[in-house]
Amino acid sequence: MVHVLEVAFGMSESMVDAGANTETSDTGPPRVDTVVVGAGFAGMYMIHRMIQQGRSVRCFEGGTDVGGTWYWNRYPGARCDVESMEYSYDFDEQLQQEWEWTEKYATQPEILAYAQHVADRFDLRNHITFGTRVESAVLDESAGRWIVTTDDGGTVSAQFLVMATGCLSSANLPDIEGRDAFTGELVHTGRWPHHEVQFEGKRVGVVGTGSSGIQAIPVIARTAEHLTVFQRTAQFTIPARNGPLDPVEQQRVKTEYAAFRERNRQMFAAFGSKYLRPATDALDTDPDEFHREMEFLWERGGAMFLSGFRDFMRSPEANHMAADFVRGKIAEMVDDPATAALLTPDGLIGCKRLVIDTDYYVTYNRPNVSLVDVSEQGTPITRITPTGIQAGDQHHDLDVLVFATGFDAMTGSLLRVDIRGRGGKRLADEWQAGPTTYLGLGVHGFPNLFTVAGPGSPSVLANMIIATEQHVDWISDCMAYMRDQGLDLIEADAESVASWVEHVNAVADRTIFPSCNSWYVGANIPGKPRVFMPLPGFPAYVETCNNVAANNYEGFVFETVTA
Ligand code: N01
Repeated sequence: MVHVLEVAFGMSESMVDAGANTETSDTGPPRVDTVVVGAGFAGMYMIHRMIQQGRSVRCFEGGTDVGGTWYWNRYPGARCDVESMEYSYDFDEQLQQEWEWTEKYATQPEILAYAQHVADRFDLRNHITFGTRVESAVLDESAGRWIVTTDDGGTVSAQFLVMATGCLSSANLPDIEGRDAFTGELVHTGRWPHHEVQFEGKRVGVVGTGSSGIQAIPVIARTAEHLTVFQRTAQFTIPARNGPLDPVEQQRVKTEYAAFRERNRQMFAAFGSKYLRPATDALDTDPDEFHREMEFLWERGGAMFLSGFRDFMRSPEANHMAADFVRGKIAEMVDDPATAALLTPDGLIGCKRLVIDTDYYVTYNRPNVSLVDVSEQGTPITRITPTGIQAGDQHHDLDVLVFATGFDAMTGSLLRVDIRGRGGKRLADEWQAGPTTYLGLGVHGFPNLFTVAGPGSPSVLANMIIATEQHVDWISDCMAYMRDQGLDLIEADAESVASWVEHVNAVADRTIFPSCNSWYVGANIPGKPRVFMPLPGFPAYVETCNNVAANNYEGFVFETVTA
């Protein structure tokens, strides 16, 4: 067991550094107060809060560095679609004052550098075991502790288990016949290799046209000899209008950063307050005025496009007006009418996650780019051969194959850990018909397990850093409350979970979100239950969380463990 301790922690000093409550055991696994799974933005801040509370904390991270999604998604063109001044931590005034962003939308390398800076600045690395995945977490009911096992065979016992595993971190690599026999280089955007993937002089194929594909395609097209895009479903995308960040604007925000953050927290998705304008309903707007406003929104670009009219996300009729406007833009931008038609999505806009791009549609005007329709109506991919992709009766010869095929979102990374709660019940079994949580934070039957940005919380429908900070603060405050009150276990009660799931569905049903086949409902993963997972509306959600806490964590049940 002593051996296990060393393997699990890599360095024994980290136990000493980990906090005042660190205990070791000759008879069982080493003990810490809190195990955190994942060292992305959520996990990093969780570690920081645990250090502040003087608790021992151990974080396990599969990657070799911090950053989470920004560590893994290092594909060409990867950048955030929330503006830099907003997509950053706001828990430390000095940190937000000292960090300088260079572009309106930060690139992946810049965001990763920021994550690394935070890890160093707050001395987080000693608490993280890198290159190590958590395989299982089993509740020892009599002791009220989680026994966490990692893929190097190590175990650790923790009072609290915080899953900071990310909503979009379990890559979906479709199981297409012949995939593993491809003799060229095969990569997934969400698991991009650390070496430089060469496109120059190469025939490159990209499968998938979601946010990742749409960012990568224009960049790959610049150097590839030929780029073939395999599109199953066309996506709506809005120009980002990225550019260097004006230092004057950066300074202006910094002079009132706290107030700026507070205004953003009042926004539906916790960002974009600077673009807030009085909005009316599209259905009540004069056609000329509607068109003028749409032109303005298009020229402004970015993720606030659909906030231009209040009814876009509520009324399918209004939404079609926005969708038709963008369809018109595609026809204007793409030279070849047949290609333009293929790139034009049917249906509603923003029902799937709206994509923000730089030069996406015009990339199809390049002579070295072609588009293949692999939908059921076109020529579906039948297999991957050692030298390319077979779609219908045409074989596409390829040297490099890029899968931009997304993620098993929200539940994928949670359920790939074998989590067993009361009575040995597996979380995967409990969630067979879809995830059920209270506030997206707690699960009935799984005491002292917290999910950061879990299903049933705003998570992917909000500025992720801000959403995870709010969760981490709530969890940490709850732990402090338990310590003050002498309580050992917290568990969401079954009724609260049932009514929360009902609430999430009711809120979602007032929007257009649940009506299309998106990853929000798990439609991209064969066999995944169709359940709308995130909760629309950040401010109302925060208010609920605050009220729950103020009412002594109403809806949760506490216990004391007697030794
Ligand atoms: O994944 P996606 P993503 N054969 O699931 C296609 C965030 N993000 O990685 O629509 C052929 O959106 C699939 O087709 P279809 C953001 O929240 C943010 O691009 O299922 N095609 C689709 O075209 C985003 O929404 C940023 O028919 C197949 C594509 O692959 C989320 O991550 C950047 C296929 C997958 O699109 C996920 O984005 C990047 C198959 N077998 C990502 N399987 C920014 O901040 C799947 N597809 C800017």
